[in-house]
Amino acid sequence: MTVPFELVARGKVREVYAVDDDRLLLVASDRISAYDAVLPTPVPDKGRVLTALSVWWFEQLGPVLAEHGAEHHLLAAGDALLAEGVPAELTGRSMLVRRLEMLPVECVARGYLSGSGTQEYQRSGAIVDVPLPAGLVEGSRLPEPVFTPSTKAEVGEHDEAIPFAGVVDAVGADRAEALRSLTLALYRRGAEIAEQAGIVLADTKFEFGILPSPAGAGPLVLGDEVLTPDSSRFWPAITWSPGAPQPSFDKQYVRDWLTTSGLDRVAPAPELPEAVVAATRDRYVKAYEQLTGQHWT
Ligand code: PZK
Repeated sequence: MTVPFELVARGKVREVYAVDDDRLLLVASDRISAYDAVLPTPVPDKGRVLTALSVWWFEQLGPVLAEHGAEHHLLAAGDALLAEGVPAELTGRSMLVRRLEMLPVECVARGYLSGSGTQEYQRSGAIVDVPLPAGLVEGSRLPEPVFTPSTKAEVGEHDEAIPFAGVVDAVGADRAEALRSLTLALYRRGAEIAEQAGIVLADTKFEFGILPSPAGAGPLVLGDEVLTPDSSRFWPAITWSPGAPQPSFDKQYVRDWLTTSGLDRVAPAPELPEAVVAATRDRYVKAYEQLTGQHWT
């Protein structure tokens, strides 16, 4: 699909285009990654489902942002994008957003112990500078959600957890405190909504920016995609059982198939069987329907 705008950034599974000086178009693809590789087989509707979920979450989180004097970057999505020259094939998986000065930190909130958080905890009893109680295991619910920021890694590298002082160095003390407070408030609200829908929101990553301004003291603006399975860990609440890795709500069929085929560590990543693709598409649609209470069309 050719897009009539200049490409300004490209991630593993999505692209960013410049619409004009003030606005960007975020386009989500149907590509899926697993074990750090982008698979050659797309998952039909994944880009549209994740875009619809993000748009829904921006609406849900409006009150939390307002309480903190913050905003979000979403301007328009869906059919409204036709008027901006977005091709009809892309409107369903595109968001028109305000162009921000992005802050150079990943704002991670964790309510459960998992992945790199568990590794750090087993090594030191903490996640960088955030102490945790003894006796936690992979999948444990934390006594309180924690802010565990990371640096934005270069392409092909992994994000690296940093202490709060690293956020202060990067954005200043006042803005660092505001990022921590807002990140935790957004996570708490998101996790509460997800829990009511039978989904554990184990952790998530937010990205914030500020509006370009000469003074440079504008409000924090929530950017990127929000609370999607690509920026978060979603676990089915029904199978949550601390002590072992939890099945992923969306990618478990893909991971299981790659592992049982012995293809989880091979390059290039293999094509997925049709049944695995179909089951995975169903999981994304199910996540959307379960969270929003709306029927996927
Ligand atoms: C922006 N990224 C990350 C990389 C992606 C996304 N509102 C904004 N203003 C300015 N820059 C960005 C945003 C947003 N969101 C975010 N890169 C630029 C990124 C690769 C693919 F979809």
